[in-house]
Formats: sequence, C-alpha cells, structure tokens
Amino acid sequence: MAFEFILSSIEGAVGVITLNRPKVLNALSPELIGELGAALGEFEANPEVGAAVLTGGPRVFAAGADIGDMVERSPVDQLTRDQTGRWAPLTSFSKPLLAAVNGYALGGGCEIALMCDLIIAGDSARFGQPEINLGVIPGAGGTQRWPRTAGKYVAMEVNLTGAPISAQRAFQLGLVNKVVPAEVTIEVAKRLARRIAEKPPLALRLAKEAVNAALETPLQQGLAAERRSFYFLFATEDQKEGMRAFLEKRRGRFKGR
Ligand code: DAK
Repeated sequence: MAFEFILSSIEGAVGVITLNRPKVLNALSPELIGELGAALGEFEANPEVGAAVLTGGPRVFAAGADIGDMVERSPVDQLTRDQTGRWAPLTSFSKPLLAAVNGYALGGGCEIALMCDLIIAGDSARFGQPEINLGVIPGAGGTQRWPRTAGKYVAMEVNLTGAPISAQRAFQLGLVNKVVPAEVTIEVAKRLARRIAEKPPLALRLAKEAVNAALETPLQQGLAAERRSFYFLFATEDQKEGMRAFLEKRRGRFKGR
C-alpha cells in the first residue's frame, strides 16, 4: 500500500513505520493516523512480521495531534470523526510494537509512544503532555497511562505544567527501556525487535496480552488468565518444538502454530 504521511517497510521479520511529516514535526493529522493504522493492519496480517518498530526518524518522534486540524472543531466534530476508531490499531496490534523515540514526543506523540510495548529513547528524547497550554487535556491516554507507569505525582507534573521530561528522567521513572545516543536509537530498536521476532509468535502474543491485562485486572483474575494462556500454549507445536529443542541442545524453529 502506498502512503503519503508515513513510510512503511518490512526488514526481515521486522515491520518498520516512520512518521513522515517533517515540516510540522510529524504532527498527527487524522490522515497520518489512518495510514499508521493501515500499515499496522498489514503487519498484523503478514505472518512474516514478528515485531514492529515505530519511529519518527532521527530528529523528532511527533509533536502531537495537528493543532491546525483541531483548532475550529466542535465537540460534535470530535465525536463523529471516530478518532478513537482511528487510533485503535495501535492498541489492538497483537505483535510486539517498539517505539524508537528521538526528539519531541509530545501530546498525542507521547501517547503513541506510551501505547507501544517497549520504548527505546535517544538522548535527545523529550516526553510530555503540553495539551494544558492549549486549553485542553490529553485525549489518547495521557492522563491514564502516565499515572500507571510513573505514578500520580509525575503524572500530575507533566499534565498540569505541560513541561516535557528528558530521556534520562523517563528512564529513571521506568517509562523507557533504554536511553542510547540519538544516532543509534532506530538501529537499537530494530535490533531488539529482531531478537524478539525470533521468539515463538503465539507465546509472544499471549505474553503481551497478559502483561497488558495486569494493568487492568485484580491480581487473582490476572493470574487465572495467565494460567489459562500458559495451559493453552501446550496445545501449540511451538511449545513442543521449544522444549524439545532445549533438550536436544539446539535452537528452536518456530512456526506460530
Ligand atoms: N500541530 C501542527 N503543527 C505543528 C505542531 C502540531 N502539534 N507542532 C509543531 N508544528 C509545526 C509548527 O507550527 C511549525 O510550522 P511552521 O511555522 O514552520 O509552518 C513547525 O511545526 C516547526 O515547529 P516550531 O517552529 O514550533 O519548532 P520549535 O522547535 O520551535 O518547537 C515544539 C518545537 C514541539 C516545542 C513546538 O512546535 C510545539 O510546542 N508544538 C506543539 C506541541 C503540542 O502542543 N502538542 C500537543 C497537541 S494536542 C485524541 C487523540 C490525540 C489527541 C487528542 C485526542 N483522541 C483519540 C480523542 C492529541 C492531542 C494533542 O496532541
């Protein structure tokens, strides 16, 4: 599929999406978000893709939703444009999704990073929710995912002041997995994605689902769901292959079955 506002490619077992509106710091127009969803849909359907990397390129991740597109909108416009549906592929994507963040990840840009499963940050990365400066609040999870990750007080700070935090501070807060020199952010994320993509796909999928469920369910319910998925995986060829390969001292060859 040809895209106008993103670049999408498949490198081995890794799908790579680069947001591509550099003149407006990758501002997230509805069209861009639509293309992002479509590209993720292609990766979802392609069994060759084991994991995906989402980046904004070397300079900026995304400076948020397109303010020019939003300024004159009414509440009814907002409701009827099905924004939520447009953003949904980011959270329903079943394969591991890694964000490679350089420069600003602000507003919706930060929310996209927080929807990913792992975040590799360049030392230039800045994470923030500046919506307060525009007279609004985050609309894609900024008030909800920050407290779940960084705790109430940091969440209050970023949401009430609008000031971004550095990559290093984000790392200390557990918001990013790794901080690396900005020149290598994307390569480091791809390398990690390649390693993850070698794992058995069904186990990856259920592991991702289980970790995400932990944020939304009481412990006993989460443990029960984890157990069910654990038992289920014994119905897969990959479980037999993985355990046999271990015993035979060789690498497993996984098929996603
Ligand atoms: N939208 C449109 N254009 C933007 C933009 C944005 N978010 N951010 C930057 N640009 C444009 C600038 O207007 C400028 O365009 P020209 O003047 O060159 O034509 C160009 O990008 C370069 O920006 P600057 O000249 O401002 O560059 P600086 O380096 O000086 O500053 C900055 C960089 C990132 C600090 C600054 O651009 C900035 O503050 N940008 C706005 C950041 C912001 O407020 N973001 C939050 C937007 S609100 C929802 C889903 C999502 C959302 C809501 C609901 N649903 C599913 C319901 C999300 C909302 C938001 O993200």
